Amino acid sequence: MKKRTKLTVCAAALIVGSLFAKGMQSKGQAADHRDLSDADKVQTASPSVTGALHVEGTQLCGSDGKPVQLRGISTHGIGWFPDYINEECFAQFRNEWNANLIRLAMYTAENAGYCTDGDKEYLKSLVRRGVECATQNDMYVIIDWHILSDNNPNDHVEEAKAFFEEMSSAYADADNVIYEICNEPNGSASWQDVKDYAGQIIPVIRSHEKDAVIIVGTPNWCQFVDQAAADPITGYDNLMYALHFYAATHKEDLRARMGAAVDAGLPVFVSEYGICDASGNGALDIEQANAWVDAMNARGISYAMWNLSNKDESSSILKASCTKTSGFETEDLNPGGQWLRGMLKGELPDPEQIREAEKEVSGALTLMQDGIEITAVVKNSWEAEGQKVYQYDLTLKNTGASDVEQWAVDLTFDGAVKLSDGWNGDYTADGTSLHITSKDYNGKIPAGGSVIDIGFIVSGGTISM
Ligand code: IDC
Repeated sequence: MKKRTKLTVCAAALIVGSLFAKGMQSKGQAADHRDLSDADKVQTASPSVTGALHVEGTQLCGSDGKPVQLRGISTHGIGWFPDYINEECFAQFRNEWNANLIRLAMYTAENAGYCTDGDKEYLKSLVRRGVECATQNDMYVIIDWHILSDNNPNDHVEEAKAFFEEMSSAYADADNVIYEICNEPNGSASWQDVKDYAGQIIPVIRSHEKDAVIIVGTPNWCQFVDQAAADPITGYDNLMYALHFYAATHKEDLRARMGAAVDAGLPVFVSEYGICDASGNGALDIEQANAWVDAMNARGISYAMWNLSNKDESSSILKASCTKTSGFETEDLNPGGQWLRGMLKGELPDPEQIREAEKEVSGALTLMQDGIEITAVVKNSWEAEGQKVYQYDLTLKNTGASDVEQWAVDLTFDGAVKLSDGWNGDYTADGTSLHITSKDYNGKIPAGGSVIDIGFIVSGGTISM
């Protein structure tokens, strides 16, 4: 235990040094939100060191009143991926990845959800196991009432009351448990609806737990923090408000809204974010992800990334082929998992490096022709008339110093290629070659720019290098 704490402190001191150097160059406001002399504590928080948390102004603080920042990972739905709730798994995030936070997402309505057709006792036993594993590993832990398709938290307010009654009485003496009372109000659920709901749940928790931090979701999938800032919940201490983002969908606008809400005095907690698009899938946007991390660090905001699972989607930190439930190595990690590990360890990963990892996972090929970098991905494949058919997607990037006015590429296949469809280009198949030239609307590629969505369907073979 002692040894681990020491190691963590050293690693984090380095991290904070570099993050702060960066944050201070680009943004002047860090000092408004936390005391820089406490920098070496900010990300080294753990229950044994920083104790019970509370909120001062907009900042999450430890028991000694100094700022802390929690950074970690959210599980996927615990009912669907229960096996990752084990001590060794959490230990790796704590000790090797430098995470001090785990969020336990318990869906309330989706597929075997707690309030629909799920086994309540089983789901609660998973939450308890999760809290125990986090506690054993000296981590903070969020119990997340994960509403989603049940878009208004009032739909299941009675079940929520009973659930939080049970959890807050069980953990009344714990310093490390945080309550997130409604993941993402959405659809027509208004801020007033959320306030009405919170007004019933918070007193239940407070009757057992006078101080624990409580995170309240905000409307529109936790994007309308401005509404909470304009009309915050009064009468209780230690409330925080959730902002959620998915970096390939939510960019500068939402970051500005986050900053404005904090400036207006709202304590913000990013209890869930992704670095892909809001569907939980699709390409990662590492530039945006890194910009979000800079913005959150500059303001001492805490955050947990979606998600700890091997589900076949890009928000999962593990590859679909990984069947381990602990002891993850680089080859087990999806590009998003590699990014998360690097980020938590203090180095914002280089976008190019993560793009390479994405290509590897998707089986993408890259070739150069006349200064144009061609990336070819098999989007889909199927059998037709006893032959394998492939749908390819190409991206062309002009790596040269001058603009390209019209492009032409030649692809070589490992068999005689038969074209059945093609778009955003003119195609000629000849033996094992496929020749593609630009359309009038997509011929120009500025220096450094790209043309995307060139697609075709072929049989007879695959592209060979
Ligand atoms: C997604 C999961 C996906 C699942 C879906 C519905 O990644 O596997 O099928 O939920 O249950 C959220 C939600 C979170 C979503 C995630 C990605 O909080 O539950 O997970 N997301 O869509 N808000 C914005 C994005």
